[in-house]
Amino acid sequence: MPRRAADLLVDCLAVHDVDRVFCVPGESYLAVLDALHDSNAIQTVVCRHESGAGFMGLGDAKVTARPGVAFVSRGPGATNASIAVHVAEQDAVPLVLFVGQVPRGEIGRRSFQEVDYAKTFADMAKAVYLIHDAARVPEIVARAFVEARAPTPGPVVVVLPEDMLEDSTEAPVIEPLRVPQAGPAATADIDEIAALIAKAERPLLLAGGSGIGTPRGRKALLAASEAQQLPVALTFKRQDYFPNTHPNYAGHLGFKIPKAAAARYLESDLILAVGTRLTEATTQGYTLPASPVPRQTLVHIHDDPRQIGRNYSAAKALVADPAAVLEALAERPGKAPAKRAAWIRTLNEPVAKAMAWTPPVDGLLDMGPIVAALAKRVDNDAIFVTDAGNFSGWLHRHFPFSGEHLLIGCVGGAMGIGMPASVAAALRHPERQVIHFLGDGGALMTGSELATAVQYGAHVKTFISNNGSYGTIRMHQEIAYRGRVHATELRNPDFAKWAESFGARGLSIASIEEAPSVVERALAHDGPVVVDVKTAIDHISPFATIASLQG
Ligand SMILES: Cc1ncc(C[n+]2csc(CCOP(=O)(O)OP(=O)(O)O)c2C)c(N)n1
Repeated sequence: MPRRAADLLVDCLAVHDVDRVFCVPGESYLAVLDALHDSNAIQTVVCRHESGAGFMGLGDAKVTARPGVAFVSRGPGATNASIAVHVAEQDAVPLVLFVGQVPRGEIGRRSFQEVDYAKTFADMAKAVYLIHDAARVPEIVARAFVEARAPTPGPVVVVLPEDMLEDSTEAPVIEPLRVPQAGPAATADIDEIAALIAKAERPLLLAGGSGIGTPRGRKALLAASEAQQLPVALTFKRQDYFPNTHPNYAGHLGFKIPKAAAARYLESDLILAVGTRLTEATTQGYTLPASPVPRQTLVHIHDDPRQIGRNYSAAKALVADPAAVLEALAERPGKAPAKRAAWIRTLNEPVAKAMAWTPPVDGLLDMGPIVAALAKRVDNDAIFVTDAGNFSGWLHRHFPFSGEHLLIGCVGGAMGIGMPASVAAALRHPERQVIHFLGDGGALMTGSELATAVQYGAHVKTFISNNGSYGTIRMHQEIAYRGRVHATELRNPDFAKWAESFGARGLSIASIEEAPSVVERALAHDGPVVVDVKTAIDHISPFATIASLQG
């Protein structure tokens, strides 16, 4: 039976297990909205800004490991959503962004709100597909979903001319295509890696985003670390993959870690980089290890051949499923050289010591007491979401991620991801606590998605570090242009009242002493909460004060 392309598109999404889409409506894809109106399989979540819709799709994908889906209108909608496309590429997250387009007969005339998406997204998306012909909707949807997932996940943009969506077609739905997957490594490869580990006095396992964040990957990482006596450092924003209180935990390679910590890692004689792309943040600007030829023996294991050999010459470059390699290593416990235990302690002790939070001697409020209170109170499987900014540093430094917690950060460092990704996570897991750390800068970028949280009952607990500043940039100004503060000061609304005006609960914390009880109240409230944490600007990061930078 012939049917409207828009209806076929929605059916195709349903067979791809899409049960929720995020959107800002637009006249350019009215037919899809009409088709979604009748869908029992797919919930439509209407957002307040296309960056919010894109970031919610991204957040949903980070939680489910399936492609997130967002629909936006042409020109202005698509350009608003572009931040999520960029982040999906940087963070290697599967995202399918559907964009409306002018009617086919008007393409190329610079029509109202027309954009050439192939050009616009060429540097961000893995692919951009324009569907000219209704009969090809199933084929292109199937391709978009598989391409978003593998080999390295990322964004795919699908462009929908509005007149095409109204066409009729007999084309049938196509079942999802098989996602190509790297297999396990050959026994000879595992033998070779195991031999390198066995003779290494100071090995370091660097675990990254591909294949390790899943429950299976986390289990394999822990088992391999224990069986092979390997210290584990986690790449940028992947701090939740390994129990942070484990004696083999060697720390999180956050943005610009202290020099002493980097020097410790560089003492290693073998680096096993597993499932990581060895990107700029993790490698501290391609110095950890040194690019292009590391001083250490580098074993680089990834399921995507394009991610190996880009910036590093590896002694062994292996294309394989990272979790399967870790499982294979876990099955053959090695006997480590005598000096290994001391090496593991050398890496672990400073991290473990820095993890404990003690009240600062100056008594000023920062995010430390919030993290300390949360560490005592949150569930073992709580989901943490961080926007981009220095405020997240206290969570990274002081919160002992259990290995079951989920951390949704932004490898691409984009502000604005926090509120939308939190909403998506809370909708996906209403039974889990969703704790969201945000700055006062990021709060007014996409904080309006608090309205979406209230509208759909997403019980996010947001803690805003309200230091009256784009603090991270202020820190850089103090380092590069001491005292010349410009364009970083902010005058904020009363965030507690702001939250209440949306229908959320608004709370505030003005002193260290108040932190435990307010955190308790925030967690106990049955609904979205915003806590205005009146942090002191002098505590510019968990490692420095402004006074120390100026001194
Ligand atoms: C979308 C976007 N714009 C600008 C930046 C540059 N940037 C990085 S951190 C930061 C300041 C963040 O301020 P805030 O949210 O108040 O957190 P704080 O740094 O004070 O902890 C800015 C502007 C960015 N990363 N993303």
